[in-house]
Amino acid sequence: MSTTGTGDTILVIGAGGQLGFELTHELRQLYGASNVVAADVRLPKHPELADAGPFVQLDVLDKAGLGAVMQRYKPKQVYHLAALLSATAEKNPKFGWELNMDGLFNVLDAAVEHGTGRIYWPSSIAVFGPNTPRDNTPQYTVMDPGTIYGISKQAGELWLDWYYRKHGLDVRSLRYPGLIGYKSLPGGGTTDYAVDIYHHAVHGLPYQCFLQEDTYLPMMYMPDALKATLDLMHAPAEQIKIRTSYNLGAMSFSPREITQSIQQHIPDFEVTYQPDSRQQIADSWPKSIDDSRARQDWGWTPQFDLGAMTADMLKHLQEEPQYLAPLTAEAK
Ligand code: VAH
Repeated sequence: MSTTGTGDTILVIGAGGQLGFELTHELRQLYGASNVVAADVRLPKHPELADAGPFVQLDVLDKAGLGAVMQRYKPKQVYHLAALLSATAEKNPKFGWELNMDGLFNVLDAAVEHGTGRIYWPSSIAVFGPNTPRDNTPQYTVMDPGTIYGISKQAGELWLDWYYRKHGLDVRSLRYPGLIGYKSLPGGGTTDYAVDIYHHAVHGLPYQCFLQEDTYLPMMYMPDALKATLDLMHAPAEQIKIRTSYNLGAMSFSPREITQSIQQHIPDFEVTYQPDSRQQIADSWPKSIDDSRARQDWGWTPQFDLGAMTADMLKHLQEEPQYLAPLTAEAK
């Protein structure tokens, strides 16, 4: 399916990822499927992405290819979500830096050239590091990220602000906590356990967690993440006072607590703990986030706590098996 830029077009780069898939679905509901162009370097894992609306295969590092897509669709908004996440980027640091930074520069420069109205780019709590106050981490504080992902997100935030000041680009960003949803699997982050654990539970399988049971991390259910993203993008420009990226929170929990919340529904569910290299990353991140500026500037309020998320996740995974991960042999 294809469409030409109607002036209402929205481009989602990285539409095949965990957030991108759900955000594309939400945007298509809101703006009409034919007005939301899904772009990803890989062909869709989910047929819906290309069946429900226009899809283009696009490598955001290909400036000419990006320019051609911008020229063809003339999007009024661009959501640039393509990136290597924390654990993956540590295994491939130079490419992680190249994709996360050069990809961002290509999108920002294309937006200036094509006069794009609004640009969304996700940051992360990964911008904080071992010397950042870990409880109720403030909007402005010490930021010494120890991962390439976190370094690229911290640098990217500062570039967003520079493009806002120097080019008047309406760039907007959120420092997401770990995101959990049932429709799409995470892509190589340190918080992926919090999604994998539900799929194991619904399969009736034990889960081996790669973080220690008392590792507290800020987390958010996907409906809240989608609400925050759209609330931010729909807010009048004068309400957006921070052009690096807003702290965003909803809840914090540990592997032990999410296990207990699942066991209230599936009592015989069992979890063992086998920390790996991701434990070090998790130990350098905040335990909880002060998102008072997001609440003050554009009215952020989360809806889901751990209990409500677990009930919703298990219901959907049990009733909609198309979303249930086909666990590989070694995972069983
Ligand atoms: C990651 N899911 O684990 C991402 C996120 C806060 C974590 O940025 O890398």
